[in-house]
Amino acid sequence: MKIVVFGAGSLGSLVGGLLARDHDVTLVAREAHARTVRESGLRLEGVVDGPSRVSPAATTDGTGLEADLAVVTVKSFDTAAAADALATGSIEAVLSLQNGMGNEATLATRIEAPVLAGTATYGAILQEPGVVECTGSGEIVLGPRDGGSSARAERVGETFAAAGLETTVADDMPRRLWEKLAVNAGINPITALTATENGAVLEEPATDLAREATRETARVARACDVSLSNREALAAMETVAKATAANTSSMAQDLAAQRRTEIDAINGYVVERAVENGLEVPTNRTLTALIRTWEQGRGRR
Ligand code: KPL
Repeated sequence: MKIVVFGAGSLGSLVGGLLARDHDVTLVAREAHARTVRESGLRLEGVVDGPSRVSPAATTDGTGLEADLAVVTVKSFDTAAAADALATGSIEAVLSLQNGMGNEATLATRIEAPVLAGTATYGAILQEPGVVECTGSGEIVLGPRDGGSSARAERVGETFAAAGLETTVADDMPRRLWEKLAVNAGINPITALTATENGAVLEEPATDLAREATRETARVARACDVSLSNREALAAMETVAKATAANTSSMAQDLAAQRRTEIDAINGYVVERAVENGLEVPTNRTLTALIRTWEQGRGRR
């Protein structure tokens, strides 16, 4: 299969690197990473079986690409730009493996190809250009973005599973995306603001805050006609926090590297949908304001 991974940061490099063992993969990445991968390949470290050095193609230019599948792993605020670049090429299908909500809709309105939704809970860190470490095995869940099943989703699921990625093909992606949003809303801003690993949200004093952010998200999901109970959302958040206890969340990595975060598509999204539905979500509102203040203070908004 010809696969483009658009946004080869930590997760994209891990997924792209594993797929590159059996497929013709092109990574669209930042300059230094793309150059190193072209010159000396990509090294996979950590919890991965099999060969640790692979040689995908790598470029910084995402325009005019041809592929059977484009896996989009850019930050949510870069989705529109990624979609516009992909739309100049020839892409048979698109899979969003991103945090936050609204990415699939952005892709679908800009690219003439079926869009699959996906979530990923793998822990990954780009240690340096050309080296990605898998810091925690997780799961990829994917399926048609509006729910239901499709032969295409099954094929992509089989391809990912054969590459060694724990993959589930789901027929209820809208609900799965809200569940993952509840996980990220609980873990990401708290670990980012306190510079702690994901396991911190399982302990006092952070746990009350994380649980409340997760509960609020489930409440908003239900107001948006998505069947997600508080119990299910809390169980999902705790399962992910346990499985990735020693990992640094993507938002904590962003703050540590002084980068813009995905707060708008995570807790900010929860606040927006809550307002539309006349709900109060004080914990998500506070966490959003704190992260946005940090971003503003560093000129990242
Ligand atoms: O999605 C994640 C993230 O860091 O953004 C989790 C699942 C919390 C893993 O760290």
